[in-house]
Amino acid sequence: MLRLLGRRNAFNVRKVLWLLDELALPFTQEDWGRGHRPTDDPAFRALNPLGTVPVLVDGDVVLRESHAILRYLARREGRVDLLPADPAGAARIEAWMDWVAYEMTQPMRGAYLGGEQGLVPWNEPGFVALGRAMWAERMRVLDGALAAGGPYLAGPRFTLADVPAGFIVHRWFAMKGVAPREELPALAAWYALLSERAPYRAHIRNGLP
Ligand SMILES: N[C@@H](CCC(=O)N[C@@H](CS)C(=O)NCC(=O)O)C(=O)O
Repeated sequence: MLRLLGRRNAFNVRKVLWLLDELALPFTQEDWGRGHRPTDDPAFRALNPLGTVPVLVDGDVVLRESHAILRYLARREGRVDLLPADPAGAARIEAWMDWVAYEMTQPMRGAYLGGEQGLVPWNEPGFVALGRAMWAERMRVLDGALAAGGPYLAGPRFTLADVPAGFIVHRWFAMKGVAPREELPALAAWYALLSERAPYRAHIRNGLP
């Protein structure tokens, strides 16, 4: 049985929960992290010395980093529809996953951690404003890509490209501090399309930002 360690309300854990349900895989889940069991516990550090969630345990395989876990699960299940086996096809999907990991970090800190949650040190007004502006610009990038080749982010089918970015678009629409939002029709249509998926509604568009 797969074992997922990480609180259910964490951004990086929710992406993995979403995919586990897409794959209909049985798993157990444990609430580690902020507000729950602390990840500086030696039992947790033995699995992930970095102390971050999620961690996935699959027998002898112990994994950290949410996007590495997403790729592992898709490959483990042979789901080449989600992550193609050929290098070029995979790279087109992974480019969007890496884009979220790199390009969304500063906007998430400024607009969400600082602007929505008021967390120090991200709540400095200039940093919040910059984060919101950067997030808006990233949404225009997604809208342009979807308008050019949707309805999913990597083309006609749902793939792993939709998972990290699909969370970002949910949070964009859920944040109170960014209203009013620019109208981005292709982005809104993609959000509606993802919302038709039960695992997305269970773990991403589930009442939490
Ligand atoms: N790059 C890592 C980031 C992991 C990360 O920062 N996770 C956050 C939750 S979203 C965390 O561990 N926070 C500390 C805590 O919850 O105690 C990944 O994608 O898994």
